[in-house]
Amino acid sequence: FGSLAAKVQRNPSFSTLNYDDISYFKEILGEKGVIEDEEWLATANTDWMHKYKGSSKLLLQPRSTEEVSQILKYCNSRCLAVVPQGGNTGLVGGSVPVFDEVIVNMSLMNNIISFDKVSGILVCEGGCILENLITFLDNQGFIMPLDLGAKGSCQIGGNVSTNAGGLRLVRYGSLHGNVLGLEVVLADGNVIDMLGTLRKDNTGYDLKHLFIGSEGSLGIVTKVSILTPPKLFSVNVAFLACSDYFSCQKLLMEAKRKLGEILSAFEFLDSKSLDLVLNHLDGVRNPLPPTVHKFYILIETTGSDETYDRQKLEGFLLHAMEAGLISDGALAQDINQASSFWHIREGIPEALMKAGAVYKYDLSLPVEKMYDLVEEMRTRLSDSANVVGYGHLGDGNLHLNISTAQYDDGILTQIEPFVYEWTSKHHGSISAEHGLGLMKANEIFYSKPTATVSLMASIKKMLDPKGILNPYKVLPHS
Ligand code: FAD
Ligand code: 2HG
Ligand code: ZN
Repeated sequence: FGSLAAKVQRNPSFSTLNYDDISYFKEILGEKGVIEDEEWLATANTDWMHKYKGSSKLLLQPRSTEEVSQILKYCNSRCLAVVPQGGNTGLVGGSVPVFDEVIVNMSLMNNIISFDKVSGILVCEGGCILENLITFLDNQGFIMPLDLGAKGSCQIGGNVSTNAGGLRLVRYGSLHGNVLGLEVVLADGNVIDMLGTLRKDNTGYDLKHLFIGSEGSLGIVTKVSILTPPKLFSVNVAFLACSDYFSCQKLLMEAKRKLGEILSAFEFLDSKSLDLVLNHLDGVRNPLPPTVHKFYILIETTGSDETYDRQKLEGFLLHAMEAGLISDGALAQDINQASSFWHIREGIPEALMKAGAVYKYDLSLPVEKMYDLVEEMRTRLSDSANVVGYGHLGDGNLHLNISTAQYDDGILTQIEPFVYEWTSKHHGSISAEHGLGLMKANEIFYSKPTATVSLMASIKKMLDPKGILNPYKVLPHS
């Protein structure tokens, strides 16, 4: 696997599990909450991409904050390392053990605590699956401010801990804006109640932000309070083709200006991404006639007035056609067609998985430069790999994926550090939304100055002096 884990040394100050530890966990969680089953552990030790594998012998399933607190208090006193695990859909090797860390799996903490229909504020436990929250809110006439292809498995605690971006960020902003409060358990078992439900609260440091995007390295998120927007019923989705990247950029500028407040997604994929989906996923078809276009754009609008929104979108599309920005396009005629357009975009990671081995890079870059990297990478790798580019164009976020028959260190050395150096040179970020995990912990300096990384390390030291929470992730480890 590009021999990443091989480069990390197990921290010798961590203890190894013994019989007394298991007995203690059984005492606090009951037999059912202590999992030693080999098959179960094999799944929990392996990440979504089947790229990172740990060798943990124990998975714990707490049912309450109190139980999480007891687990961490004990692990801290025994110096047992821990990996917090949500839906295990993370893409940077952050959600699985590197060695024998104890897995704290959050899936039984899946209760909705309260929902206020006036303010739209939802309070729930960290193990709630995103799609279940979406369904719950749908029945109340609301939506989650974030949506992503992994919604069927990922958990809100995992979303908060990775500061997941996703498909709607262009409209509703990041979790730093939408999360109003958190309850977290620190490494020593202390429960920190920051579970505010207020839009405004300037009483000192807003500490919840430290935990949003901290990838399980500072605490375990047990409860989340989140602001949810009302569900608006007029939704339109268009699947468009552009003949060059410059037109994609112009289309984005025009969409922001002309669609304004109703724009709710602006996603792009290149023709190689579309080919992958068409070749590897069942039941997907190209909504456009089979001419090859270089780029495809998915635009979604969400508003409250069907006639006005449709007119606005159609006017925009007509103008874009006349200006030569789009070479073809289809406007979904019903909800099924709209979801089939979305399926193309959301299905790319799965199609890549089916195609073989994949090297993933999740980059923030200036929009005008972004696709140059994909093309340079194609030139570098020539025929040895299939280089695809897609992502959240509206947020300046490229997903550069390099697909090969199998993992090969020779190819990896062609890609890295080139991709990180290129990103740094263009003042981008080496992780736009997936986090650093194990994959990029040592690459942090490409995106953050030394003094900033030192401050991060000091905060980590203060909150988790023994370093038991998700070791080898986020901060440099060698
Ligand atoms: P996990 O994978 O289990 O964990 C992720 C990290 O969070 C780990 O470091 C883990 O230790 C930590 N963690 C998990 N739960 C907790 C908790 N309760 N407390 C503390 N730490 C915790 N990401 C995006 O940003 N945008 C996308 O559009 C997007 N699309 C995706 C599509 C697919 C098909 C897949 C497979 C992944 C996608 N992702 C995307 C990656 C993304 O990070 C995750 O899907 C999601 O946010 C992780 O949630 P999870 O519950 O699966 O967390
Ligand atoms: C997406 O936007 C996800 O589909 C996954 O963030 C990106 O697989 C990837 O590179
Ligand atoms: Zn993404």
